[in-house]
Amino acid sequence: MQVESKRLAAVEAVKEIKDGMVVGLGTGSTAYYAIVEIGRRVAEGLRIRAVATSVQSEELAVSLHIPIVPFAEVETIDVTIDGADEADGALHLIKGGGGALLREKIVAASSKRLIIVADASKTVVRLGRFPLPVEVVPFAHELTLRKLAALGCEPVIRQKDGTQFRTDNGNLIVDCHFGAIHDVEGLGLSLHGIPGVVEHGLFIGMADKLIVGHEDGSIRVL
Ligand code: ABF
Repeated sequence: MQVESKRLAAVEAVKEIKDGMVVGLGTGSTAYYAIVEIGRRVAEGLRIRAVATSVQSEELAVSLHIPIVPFAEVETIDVTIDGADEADGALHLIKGGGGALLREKIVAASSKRLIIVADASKTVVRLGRFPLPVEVVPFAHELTLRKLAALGCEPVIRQKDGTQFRTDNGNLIVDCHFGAIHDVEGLGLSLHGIPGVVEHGLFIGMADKLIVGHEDGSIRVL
């Protein structure tokens, strides 16, 4: 079962957390299992401080008595455990399916180590089957969408409950259907060149380790 694969990968990643660490808490259904496991270890006496990548993850952590500190209070994060929507063999990622890519990237960029946890369905030869989430400011977003389309994708504004989805930062998410992405670095630079784009879901060269849980109960580490 996919659920068990996610839990396996998450529990394996949490083994890397030691007393005294500052830990980044990811977002999504796989990161959920990591937070639950961290909560279990905190109840057993593990002493850590944590920074969350979303309101949802922060609420879960607080409910499990994981000490949350404001991001501004920490210099660096020792390790962040987060999920992904796609990961290739070079550990380049697409993230943002959960809508938290901006905070996830800020936390990842401040982390000494980023461990990605996933089930086997997330590994791909080439990124792009999953539409690339791009966080866009609401102001003049129609113009931004046209510029995104000019990069060769079909941009779709994400909806939730019949209205435009808003991120924890009050922005829109535009899901960009590129198909296979052949030049991840080039695309990342082009996206950053569009003024209305706040951040994109390509995590290039940021992950240090990918832990993949399989349905047969095995784990593969890249
Ligand atoms: C976050 O949650 C995201 O960056 C990614 O979009 C998503 C993965 O979710 P799940 O683990 O539920 O598939 O990590």
